Amino acid sequence: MDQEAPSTADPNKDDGGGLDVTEGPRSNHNTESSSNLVIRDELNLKEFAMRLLSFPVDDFVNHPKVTAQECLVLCHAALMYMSRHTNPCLRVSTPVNIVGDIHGQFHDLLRYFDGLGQPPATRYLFLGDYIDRGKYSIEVMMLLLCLMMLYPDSVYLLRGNHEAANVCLRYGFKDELYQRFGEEKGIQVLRGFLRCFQWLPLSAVVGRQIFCCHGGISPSFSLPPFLDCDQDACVEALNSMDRPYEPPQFGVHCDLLWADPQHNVIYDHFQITGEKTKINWAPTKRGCSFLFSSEALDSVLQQFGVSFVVRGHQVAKEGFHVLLNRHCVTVFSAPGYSGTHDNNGAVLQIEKGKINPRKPGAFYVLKPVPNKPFDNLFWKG
Ligand SMILES: [Mn+2]
Repeated sequence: MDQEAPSTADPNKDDGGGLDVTEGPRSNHNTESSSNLVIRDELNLKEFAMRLLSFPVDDFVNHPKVTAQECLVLCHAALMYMSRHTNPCLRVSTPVNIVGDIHGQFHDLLRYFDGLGQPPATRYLFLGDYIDRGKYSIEVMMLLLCLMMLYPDSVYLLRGNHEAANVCLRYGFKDELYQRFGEEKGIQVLRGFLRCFQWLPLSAVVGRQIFCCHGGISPSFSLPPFLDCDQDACVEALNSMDRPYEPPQFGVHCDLLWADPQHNVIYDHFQITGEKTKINWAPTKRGCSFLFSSEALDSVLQQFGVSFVVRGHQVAKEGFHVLLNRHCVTVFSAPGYSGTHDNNGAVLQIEKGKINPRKPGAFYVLKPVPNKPFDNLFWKG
C-alpha cells in the first residue's frame, strides 16, 4: 500500500490502522492531505520535541504521550530525511559530544542534555543502540529522530547492531511497542521503525581525525574497494553502499556494527608447528564479526589518516574505556545498564578545532541513579 495517513482520520483518535508506510522514498509527499497530525511540519516537530524534552527526569512511572500514529508519521519522515540528506558515512565537524549506547534509558538521555546543553546549541553524534533493554526505547528513538530532522547540523545518528530486525525483536523493543500500542498497532509501528533503521548511517569521520562507528573496524578495509585508499577514497567507498538494507552476517557493514577491540595479544589456536602465531583478527563469542588487535587498528588508522576510533557497543565500568595504545575509545552512555550493572555512563566531549592526537577530549560522566524501580525501567533477561 502506497499511502499516507488517510485524510479522513480522526486526529483525536490514536488510530494506527490504515497507516501503512510500506514503501521507500517517494517524491510525491503531500503532508497536507496526509493527516491533521502534520508532524513533518517544523512547528509540530518542535512541539513534539518539547513534549519529550520537558518530561521530568525523576518520573519513573509515567511516560510522555506518544501515539502509534505519531511514531509512524515520524518514522516515515525520518526515512525520507535520511534518504535525501545523509550518506552512509557522515562528516561531522567539531565541537561535538559523542554519545554511546543509550538502550532505552530516556531519563539518562535527558540528564546528558541537562548537563551538556540541548541541540541546536550543542552538537551531538550518537553511536547507535538507542533501543532494547530499557523500557523507554520509544521515547529515546522518537526524540533523537525528531532532533535529527529539526537540527541537521547539531544531531547526527549512526546505526547500532540493535537497530535491526533480528536483534530488536528479541531484546525488548518489540515487547515495548506491543505493550504500549497493543499487538495490532504495535506491529505496524515496529515495521515503521525497522524501515527507518534501514537508512541510518553506519559511520562518521569527526574533524577529519576521528573515525566513529558502533562496533569497530573491518578486515575488509585491506581489500577492494578500500585497498590503497586514503581517507576521502575510503569515505567514498563507504558511501557507495546501497540503502535500505538489513545488516549482513559478514563484511564491512557487519563489522562496523559488531566488531570489538581485543586488548590482549591474540594467538592462533591451530598449532601445526607447535608455535603460537600472533593474529590481528580473531573470531568473537558474539557469533559474527571479529576482535581486532592494536596492529590491525593502527593500519586502519593510518589508511584513514585519523588518530582514533571512537565506538560504543561494550559496557564500560567508568562509562568509557581507552585501549589499544590509547587509539581506541569505547563510549558507553547507559549508566546502571539494564538494571543489572553498576557502571557509569559517559559522553566524549570533543572541543572545537584541531584534535590532540594523544587525547581526543574529556569525558562527561553520569553515575547511575540509585533505587530506581527496575520493573518500570528494564526488560528482564
Ligand atoms: Mn551494540
